Amino acid sequence: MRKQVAIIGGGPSGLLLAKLLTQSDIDCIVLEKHTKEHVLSRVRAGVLEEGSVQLLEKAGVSKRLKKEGFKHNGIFLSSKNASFRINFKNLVDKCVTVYGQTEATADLYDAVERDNIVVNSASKVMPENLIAKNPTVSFTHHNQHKKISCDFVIGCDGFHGVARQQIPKACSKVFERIYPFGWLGVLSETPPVSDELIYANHKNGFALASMRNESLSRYYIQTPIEDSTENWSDQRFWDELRNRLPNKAAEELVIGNSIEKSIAPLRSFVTEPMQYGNLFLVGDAAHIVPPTGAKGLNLAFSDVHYLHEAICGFYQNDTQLLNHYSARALKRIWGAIRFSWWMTTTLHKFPEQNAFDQKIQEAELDHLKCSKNAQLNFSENYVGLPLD
Ligand code: RFL
Ligand code: PHB
Repeated sequence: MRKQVAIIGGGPSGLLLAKLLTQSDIDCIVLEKHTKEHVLSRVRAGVLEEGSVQLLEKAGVSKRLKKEGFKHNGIFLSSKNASFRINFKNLVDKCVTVYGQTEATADLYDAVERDNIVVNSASKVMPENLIAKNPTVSFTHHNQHKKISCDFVIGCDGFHGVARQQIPKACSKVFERIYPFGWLGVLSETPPVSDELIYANHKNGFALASMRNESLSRYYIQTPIEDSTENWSDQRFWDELRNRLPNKAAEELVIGNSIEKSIAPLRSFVTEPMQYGNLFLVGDAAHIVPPTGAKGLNLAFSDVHYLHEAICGFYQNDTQLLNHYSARALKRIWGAIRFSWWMTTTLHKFPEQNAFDQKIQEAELDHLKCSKNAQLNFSENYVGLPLD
């Protein structure tokens, strides 16, 4: 089989890239290891930057997002059980859209399925000859061994995928920070406690109140890294969440049964460069941010934007953008890594944290509460750094 582009991974980044390439008349295929149902069962991100919404619009998959997504003009931050609001609409004239990653991925799946370019349940996916002019990707589907010859292999296969592993250690550099805690996330069919997200710093640890729609809430609390969901009955979770939220929200919290409960570890990770020969990495395959800044999916989408432009340039005999893909994407990635690290460091309780460290966090949040300059800085990062 011959394709111009072989994309490994049918998560949000792989599907968006496939849709944009197809629109540009570039012949591509997506190899996804799991079934569509499995991909759509993963509860993940909830906050889209304006740039991400515009990309989904460009791909022609924003109809439902426009109808069902919620535009948020601000967020609340809380310290010592009292909260203050940052109005990013007023400060930087931008907003974010609350629309679940699951929904965005479902919309993308519907669109690419019409183009017939996704192979689900592809196993033993293996990219080869990556520095040759025509790399290949072999895989097994319905017990048949298959091989694709292509111009480019794109690794959109997430942090645990196979693409990054093909880059020899001597050809890349890894930057990493593993945080000593995780997030316990709960999805519940209850009305959200607040119209806008609340990020809470509390002496027991971080908490986040988010949502999917008027009757579906998404909450997180910081837990020890070695903790397990078995230790967290719904009642224990609600009690601890109530403890950490600002007082007014705690009083208004509506509780119910959880419909999903999981613990995610937190890390910052970047591999450089995001290219090896004709292999290009996109999204979580190349970088991870802790979810505190709501940046992971948005970064994956901005990588897609840069790579789509670069591949189109290549087929119009201009290789400049392709040669600069990694450097261009990494500039924005490091901006988001810095912001996500700052949010994580300011809002979480670290195991070795003493009273001094707690006071510094409180002073940091107080500065943010009182300084318009600090709020401006926060806002331009939270709504998303520009796509150059
Ligand atoms: P994905 O979503 O991991 O998709 C990769 C796909 O590749 C497939 N795959 C393979 N396919 C073939 N062969 C192989 N060998 C393969 N190995 C893997 C997988 O099955 C999968 O379908 O990566 P992608 O597309 O780069 O997307 C990245 C985002 O999913 C991720 O960054 C975000 O979810 C991060 N994130 C958030 N990002 C935001 O922008 N805003 C948020 O509000 C936000 N909240 C979050 C988050 C991530 C979280 N967790 C679970 C870590 C909240 C949480 C709790
Ligand atoms: C979510 O709704 O899942 C969510 C929102 C904001 C974050 C992380 C996750 O920073």
